[in-house]
Amino acid sequence: MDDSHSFDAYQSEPAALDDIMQKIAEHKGCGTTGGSGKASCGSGAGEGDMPADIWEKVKNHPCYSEEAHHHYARMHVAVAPACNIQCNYCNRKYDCANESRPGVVSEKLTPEQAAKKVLAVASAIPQMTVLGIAGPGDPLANPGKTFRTFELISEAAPDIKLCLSTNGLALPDHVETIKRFNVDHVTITINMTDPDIGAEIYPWVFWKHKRVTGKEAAKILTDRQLQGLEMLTANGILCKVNSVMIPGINDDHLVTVNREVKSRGAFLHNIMPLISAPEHGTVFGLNGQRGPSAQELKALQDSCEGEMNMMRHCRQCRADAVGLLGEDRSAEFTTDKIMEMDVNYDLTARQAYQEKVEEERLAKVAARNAELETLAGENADLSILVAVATKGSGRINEHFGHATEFQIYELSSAGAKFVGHRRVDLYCQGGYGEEDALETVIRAINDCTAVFVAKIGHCPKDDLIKAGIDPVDQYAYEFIEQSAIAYFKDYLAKVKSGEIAHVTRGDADIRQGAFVPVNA
Ligand code: CLF
Ligand code: SF4
Repeated sequence: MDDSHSFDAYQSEPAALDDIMQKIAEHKGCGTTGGSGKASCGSGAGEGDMPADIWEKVKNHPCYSEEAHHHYARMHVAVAPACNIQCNYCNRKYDCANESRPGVVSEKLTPEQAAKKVLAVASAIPQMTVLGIAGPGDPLANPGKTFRTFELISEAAPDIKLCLSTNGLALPDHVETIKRFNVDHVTITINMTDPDIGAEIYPWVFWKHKRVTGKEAAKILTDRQLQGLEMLTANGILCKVNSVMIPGINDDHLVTVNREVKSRGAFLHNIMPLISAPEHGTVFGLNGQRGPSAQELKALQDSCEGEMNMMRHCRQCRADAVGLLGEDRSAEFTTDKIMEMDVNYDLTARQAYQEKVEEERLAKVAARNAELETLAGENADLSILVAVATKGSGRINEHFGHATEFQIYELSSAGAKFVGHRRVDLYCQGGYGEEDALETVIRAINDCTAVFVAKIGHCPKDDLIKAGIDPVDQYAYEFIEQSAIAYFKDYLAKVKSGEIAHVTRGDADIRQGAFVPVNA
């Protein structure tokens, strides 16, 4: 298909970009600085924090709204195998590391197989609201397969939001098609705007039928990415920018990237840690390039948050992921299994289910706000982190031993704020404690004062206490934020009375061993 066009055509539409930036900047709770469109509410913003049309786009998108990610699921279909660039954190044998935890996709699909899979998942998981194409290569290096998949899905399942993630090289050529297929959410991975830095991340790009290397390649890539971003936002398409934080290469520079993408109308910035280990077979993995620690990542995200909305709940998921962020149900929906499934896409039943989800969500927000009022007047200058074992719905509803990740909340007199998550090895395998696994769990939440769980055994409890982490099961099955605020209130009271001393915790690990080929 030939849907290329001149970028200049979009220069006559500055009002559209201004309008979007104004809407984002105007929403309650966000500071604005002149025409720069500063928006600082974070991806945890809810209804009432933004204009109704933007809320409609993000309210049940688990990546664009931190709030939504507790309740709504996404799925990816792996229809796009080819890529037009090379990143030093990617091994072509594995998923796109932009949007996927490195790991083999279990199967590549044709658009027709993908459409069938989407209907099967939509029937089985009524809270699955978003279909994303994110690899395993670059969706826009495979435009025929990508857009045919979107076409089939928008015809068969019109309530599902369409989402696309790209490295951006081919993006300006496809903006019209993206618009035509009502793809409302586009992610561009932008790791640099400086070609000198880009040359350390990208060995080559494939451009105009030839391979271009070095700084020239990085210059082409950054120009195309920023051009594509401007074109999308000028057309009212919500854009998220993903950046991989690579210590010593682009960590300091990402603050500049943040400013550049904000000024071009990006709605959300997602700074993700580099995941790098020799067994990944990537250039960075083999040359010993490390990823950031938990506190290095948080410090960079915090420093950018004053400028624009930051996403902190990304799970760097696979290109064939299915389920809530942080869970992977893809093995339930292999092509073999789908062929045997009784697929019944029932829009009314899906809507009824989602209405129930909304009721639960409103109850959660009301409980949080009521608890927050009891913190009014507190003006403590200390904050703590707590880890939470949850399987979703915004509740503390997972046993310590069954958790494969902990959600991290920062508690202060302003309330409870989601600031990240930590993947861990299962402590409890079949009911038996594994000492090594416990050590890795403790290292992953070492910066936390407490861990909230639905249940926990005596042995891990004792070890957590020895490590200075308070195991808390008194709020089992309650809402996370409401419970966390109540805990913080007690914590402050104990510090004030001298019953406990506030301790500044150390750093924590981001697990690099998340590399689990599903076919292995
Ligand atoms: Fe997929 Fe990406 Fe759409 Fe989400 S993922 S294409 S925006 S539906 Fe989400 Fe996964 Fe992070 Fe991506 S958690 S890797 S940000
Ligand atoms: Fe790999 Fe994605 Fe980079 Fe392509 S854009 S090289 S698939 S990480």
